[in-house]
Amino acid sequence: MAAAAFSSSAPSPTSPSRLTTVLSSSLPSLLSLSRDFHKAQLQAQFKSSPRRNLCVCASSLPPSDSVVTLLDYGAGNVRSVRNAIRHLGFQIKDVQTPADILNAERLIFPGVGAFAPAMDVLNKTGMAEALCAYIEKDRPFLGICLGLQLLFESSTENGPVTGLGLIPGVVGKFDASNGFRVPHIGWDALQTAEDSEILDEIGNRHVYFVHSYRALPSEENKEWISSTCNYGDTFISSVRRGNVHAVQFHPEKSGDVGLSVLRRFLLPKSFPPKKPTDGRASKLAKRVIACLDVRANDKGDLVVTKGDQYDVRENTEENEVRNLGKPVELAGQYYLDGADEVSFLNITGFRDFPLGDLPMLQVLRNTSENVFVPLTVGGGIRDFTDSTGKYYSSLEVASEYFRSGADKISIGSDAVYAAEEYLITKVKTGKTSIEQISRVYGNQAVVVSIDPRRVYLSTPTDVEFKAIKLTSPGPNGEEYAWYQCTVSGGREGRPIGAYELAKAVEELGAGEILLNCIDCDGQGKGFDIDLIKLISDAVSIPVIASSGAGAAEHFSEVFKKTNASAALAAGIFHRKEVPIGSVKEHLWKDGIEVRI
Ligand code: 1PR
Repeated sequence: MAAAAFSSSAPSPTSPSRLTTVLSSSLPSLLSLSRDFHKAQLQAQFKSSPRRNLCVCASSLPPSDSVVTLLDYGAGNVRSVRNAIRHLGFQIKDVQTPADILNAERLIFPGVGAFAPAMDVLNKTGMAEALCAYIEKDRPFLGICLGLQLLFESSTENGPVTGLGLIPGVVGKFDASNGFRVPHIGWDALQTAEDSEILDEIGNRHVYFVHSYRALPSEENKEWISSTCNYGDTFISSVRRGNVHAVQFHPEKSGDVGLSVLRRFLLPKSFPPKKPTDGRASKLAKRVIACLDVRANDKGDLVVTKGDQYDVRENTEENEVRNLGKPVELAGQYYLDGADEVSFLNITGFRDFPLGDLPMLQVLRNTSENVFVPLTVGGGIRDFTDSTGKYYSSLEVASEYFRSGADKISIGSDAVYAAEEYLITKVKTGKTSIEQISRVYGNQAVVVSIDPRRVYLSTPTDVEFKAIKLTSPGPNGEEYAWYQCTVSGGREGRPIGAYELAKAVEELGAGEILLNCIDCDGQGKGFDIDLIKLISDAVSIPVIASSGAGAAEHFSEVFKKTNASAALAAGIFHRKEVPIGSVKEHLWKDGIEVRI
């Protein structure tokens, strides 16, 4: 079953994403294509064309206003870009040879992954030269995220690494020492130049960023800059010269406003120059995330469920799994309601092999067709050997989630085991799921989900783990507690605290922490402020506060009293007690920047 799940979704030798194989040559391979043949074919096609001296040949496709050429080299979730393009009524032609770039009517390059492997693929396949030639001819081009960074001279990411060299400047890492969390994840505001054109509908509204590296404005590149963004320092959020555009943010993940950027690129002549906007964005917004705990019920249907301190069964004679709705429908509704992200947690993933869970992969695929904000999926991400003895690495499991539409994956139990070992050995083996996945997809794509439970203490020195003084004493008047990490959906306590775990996983390469609290889960009495303050002060990556939201006021409280970057809730949204819009309005009135 598991193997079938894999082969059914791997690209065939004739599928559009054959370029994937070239990138995957540096990865444990998931794909069974003859990549040497493919590389040789690409190189042969391009060998005789010197850089900067390419001629544009007649396209083999009939010219069509509705075709977009997409350069996908297979390093991440390009499914969202595909979905957004299709949603706007366009067809996609995948680049398979450098000539496809030269023949493109319009080209979108959604760069994903790290700078060095991307340049490696572009150079080895001849795509780098084709891209330079295409852009120098002022052909319609839109680069996204890494697709912007690669246009610069070089990057310090695992480098220095030489880029395409079309724009003067070096891409460097954000500086976390000034108190700004890195990666820069979330919805931020732009300062747009006069003639930004494709950005015309953004105005004062937020767009979604997720990156650790950025290019800075300079005298040499100022003619390219169409917008900047402030995050610690002012960085380049988009460039434009003639028909060539590139954006550091993700239009395909920026809701309606992001779709307007794509639409204006694809249909440049169809819009009036500028539309008034009603936004009020000024800085990075605090995120409101809707979480869907998903599992099969006793009839085998995949349902959204919700626990009460992680117990998801009804308190009735039948003891059924609580059923709060269908995953794809609810996710779609939360997107329309204004959720800044949607998270799926496959809560029985720890005991089932997720790649055997075709419905869950299908949920992701279907959701990503209509939901244009980031999607996170967690549950069961670990190395796995199936009943036939076939081994799958956690990277392979994560890759399947990314291919199915996830933007980030979330690791629970496996992160606990990895952190325990790291704290004992102090050695980064490079083999943990966190390290493997962040190396390939970037640390911004790796969330660690922590499921801690309060352990009350009379004195803080009673344990070897970080203990804190509680704002409200425990049931027997205890003034202190430590937060014990659990695995397997809270079933097993482990010898590691949430504080120690958070610091260890940050060192191992996690890009974000989803901080649950079993004591507060489903209680509706508010977030565990003591815990969230402890962890969000201890790490420099973003922390998502989770568990216990029962009212809009609880979101204000967590953002005012802690350094959480986002707050997640499940029950109040599923039971329709407090709509997402009301939470956002409340936050806005309370002076907290949110995306409205
Ligand atoms: O260990 O890598 O397989 O990941 C399993 C994932 O599933 C973990 O992220 C873990 O948190 C989650 N999980 C496992 N069992 C449960 C359960 O409920 N029985 N759900 C579970 C955890 C917690 C939150 C919840 C918030 C907000 N759910 O995500 O949505 O507490 O709820 P509220 O607003 O209603 O209070 P692995």
